[in-house]
Amino acid sequence: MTPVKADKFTFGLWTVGWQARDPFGDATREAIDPVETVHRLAELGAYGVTFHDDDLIPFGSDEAARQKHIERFKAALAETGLVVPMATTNLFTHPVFKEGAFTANDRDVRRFALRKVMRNLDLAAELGANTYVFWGGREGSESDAAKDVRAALDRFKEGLDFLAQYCIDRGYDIRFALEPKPNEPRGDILLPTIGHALAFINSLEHSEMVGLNPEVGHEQMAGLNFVHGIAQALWHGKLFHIDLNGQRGVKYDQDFVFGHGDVLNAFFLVDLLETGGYEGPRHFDYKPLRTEDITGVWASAAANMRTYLLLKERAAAWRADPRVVEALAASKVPELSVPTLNPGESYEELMAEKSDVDALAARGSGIVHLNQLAVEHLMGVKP
Ligand code: GLT
Ligand code: MN
Ligand code: MN
Repeated sequence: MTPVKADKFTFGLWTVGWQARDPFGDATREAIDPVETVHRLAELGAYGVTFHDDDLIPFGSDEAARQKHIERFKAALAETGLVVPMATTNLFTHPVFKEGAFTANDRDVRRFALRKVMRNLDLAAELGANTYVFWGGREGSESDAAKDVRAALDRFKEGLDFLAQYCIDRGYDIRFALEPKPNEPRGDILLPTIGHALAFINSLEHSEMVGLNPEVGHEQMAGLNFVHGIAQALWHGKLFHIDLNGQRGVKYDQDFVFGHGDVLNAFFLVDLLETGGYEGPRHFDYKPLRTEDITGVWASAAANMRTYLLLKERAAAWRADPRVVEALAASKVPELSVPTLNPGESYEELMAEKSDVDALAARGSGIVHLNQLAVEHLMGVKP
């Protein structure tokens, strides 16, 4: 169960690097040098690392310092073979973004935000990233009086259209992935769910180069089924990237280790990712618990990957179990792939058919049995 590069496990620098500052308490851990993170993740079997501009280059660094940070990071990547498949911009920590970035009411803030992204897009392209994430954590409001949401969506579109054109003009092989979240840090965030974001993408100038980076906990914070959301994103061809973590119910964003929340939903998620054609990185966006020391940080990084691999093994065993194949057929799950109408069937032919409605209504679906088989596989019960 040792992770290998082919598993495509990636981590944000800000995940293991979280110093565990929360709204009620100070940091409980020291900062980690990104170079150290790259080496430790490589030892643990990760494939890549991702970053915000400010994770790598402290905000306000001058050009010479910036270059030094980049060179050290590049050297660590070269030594370990870790890749950078994704990068993103911090448009939320500095107080300048307190009222928004692309959708701030203040036009000067919006212009600054665009420049910050352009600068990091150049670096992302240089490091070979082909996905660029946009998490609009500060795009929102606490008061419905304070934000003209339709104007904000115009500005969000303007910003993304402009940046997409920038990538095209510079010849960058980069696609954008929007990350929905319903709230926190803002009272309400724009593009709160997968569904809102999918609809918004349709209005963009270069919609073909924009997809999603959904996060487990963010949909679950809204009480939504993450597996359904991911299935729909795949159906639209828009699952460009994914943030894996754990969340227990409708509450603050917990960012637990993957599987340390709704583990049955995680089981079906891994089944879907492994069988549904998703080939991108398995990216962990979690926070090591505030209670942990540095040993616990690296143990939690390993736990994410181990949980994923265990779920992958269990999900495959579930699919291969003849009892499951039989139960799926009894529940008519494969039948849903058969089109409802016959090829070329006329209205009259359909109307001529008679249904025994009472018999149809009386049929049981056998779903409890099917679900129990999943629970037992998940628990490691041998068939
Ligand atoms: C931030 C947020 C995450 C986003 C990151 C990308 S930053 O930690 O909580 O969900 O994926 O900007
Ligand atoms: Mn989160
Ligand atoms: Mn995330």
